[in-house]
Amino acid sequence: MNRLASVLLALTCALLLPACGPSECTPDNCRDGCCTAEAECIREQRDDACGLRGGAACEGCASGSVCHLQRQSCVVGVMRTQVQPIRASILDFNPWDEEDPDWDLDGSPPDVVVEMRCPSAPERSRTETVQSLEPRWSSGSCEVVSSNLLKNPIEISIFDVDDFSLDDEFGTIHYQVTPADLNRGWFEIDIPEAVTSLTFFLSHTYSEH
Ligand SMILES: [Ca+2]
Ligand SMILES: [Ca+2]
Repeated sequence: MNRLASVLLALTCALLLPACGPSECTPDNCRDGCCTAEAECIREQRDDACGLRGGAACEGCASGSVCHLQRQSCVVGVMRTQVQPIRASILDFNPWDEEDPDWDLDGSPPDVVVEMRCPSAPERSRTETVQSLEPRWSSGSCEVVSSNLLKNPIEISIFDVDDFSLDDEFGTIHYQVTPADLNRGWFEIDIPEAVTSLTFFLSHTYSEH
């Protein structure tokens, strides 16, 4: 039976060669990543696969150290990521109110705020209010340990502040940040139907503690 199994395995390997045994990972085919011992090209640097681009060997960072995404090498300490909502595009009418499609009674643009609940952050963060269909913000970020950001989603709410009635909610979603987002330094989402795009910057700091 064992023998039959190994014959079958050998046959499978012969038919599906790339799936068995390592193929090659070289500076040529891994210019934008590092190569693991299994000859996999890793393009999104992370703590368990960290190494110089151009096909250098990836290494796993030891306990107490993290992958420095710019240096592409392990450094002792903790990595933190600041998440900052920077801009959005809002639909120019309220898709849920056919009778009165203006966001505000006087026909002015919505007064847009983003609130976030970030993983293990003590409180919600909130941007300033910006009256525009294309709002931009520079406050209301959160800063969290990057490994937490990869484990738990951010709760993101965006709405039009109204003085004399309930705020107009555009939507609330949970977004899970990925290693690709951390490497890129930003991510963009949409929230159907009112928010056609909402962009966040991710900036990283490294410290001993
Ligand atoms: Ca309103
Ligand atoms: Ca308003």
